[in-house]
Amino acid sequence: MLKLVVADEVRAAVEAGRPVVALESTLIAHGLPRPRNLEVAADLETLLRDRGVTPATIAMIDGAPTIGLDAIELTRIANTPNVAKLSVRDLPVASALGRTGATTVASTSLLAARAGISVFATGGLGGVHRGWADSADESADLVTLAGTPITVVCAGVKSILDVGATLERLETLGVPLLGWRTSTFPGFYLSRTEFVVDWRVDAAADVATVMADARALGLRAAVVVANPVPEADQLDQELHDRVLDEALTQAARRGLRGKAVTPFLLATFHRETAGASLETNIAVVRNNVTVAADIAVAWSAHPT
Ligand code: PSU
Ligand code: MN
Repeated sequence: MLKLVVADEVRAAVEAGRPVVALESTLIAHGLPRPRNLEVAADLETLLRDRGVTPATIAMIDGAPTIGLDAIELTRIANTPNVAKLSVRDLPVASALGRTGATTVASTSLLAARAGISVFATGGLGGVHRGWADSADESADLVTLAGTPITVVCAGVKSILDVGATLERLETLGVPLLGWRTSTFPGFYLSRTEFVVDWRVDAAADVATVMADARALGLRAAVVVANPVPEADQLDQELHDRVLDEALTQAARRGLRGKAVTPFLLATFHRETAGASLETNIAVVRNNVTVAADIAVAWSAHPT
């Protein structure tokens, strides 16, 4: 029988209502290159601990959905070449077969919520890919967030996607969307997009109240908090647009499909920008983790 393996400190914090933030592992295994990925993974946990928040990095380890990786498990996920990328539909198969793999926004959200964790930080959500009409490529992140009660702090959706179409899907799926101190939807590598966010929040306590009220209404959807990367850390817009064209062309030429598409696009970005997009991606995630920490602290202080 499948059992979640929850690290002792995570279990203790959840039971006591202390702040916990979940972190995903696909970002580590497939979004960032070695050896920076492991450094970043450790750094994100330190950022949380420094704020009095317990980190819970999530992955599948030898068939066990594990909430709160230890240092050895984290190293394994970061360093194993071609470690599996597990979305929600892969979880029961990987667990049944005793496999190890990294979890996406979708599968991390699901496992975190199951473990009683209410706040999760990532880089950028998956969504509707450009050229959807031909590929029908839409990340399972969206449909999973529609049915998983967790607050996800992100820098919007990855700018490799069709951002407008992704926003329409989030609306259809009934996923509340908050702009963190902005009314402009952020663009992952870029601080802004051409799209507006209907609801701006300026305080972590307000996000906690939204979370509580979503529960009171019986909503099952996640709450998405869109937090722009600081302008000083964003990628140059022209470089971004040029490399994006190039990356999309290369992906099409290779005929990439399914879960290989996003890691390929991100890796191409990191290479073609000579590491500039990597620095931005790291700034994005660090920035989201600090906001998630504030929200988790506010949530744990929120009267229930
Ligand atoms: N954010 C990042 N880098 C990443 C991801 C998010 O900064 O690599 C990952 C997340 O795990 C997300 C996944 O769920 O990309 C989306 O993949 P796909 O498009 O195949 O669903
Ligand atoms: Mn896809």
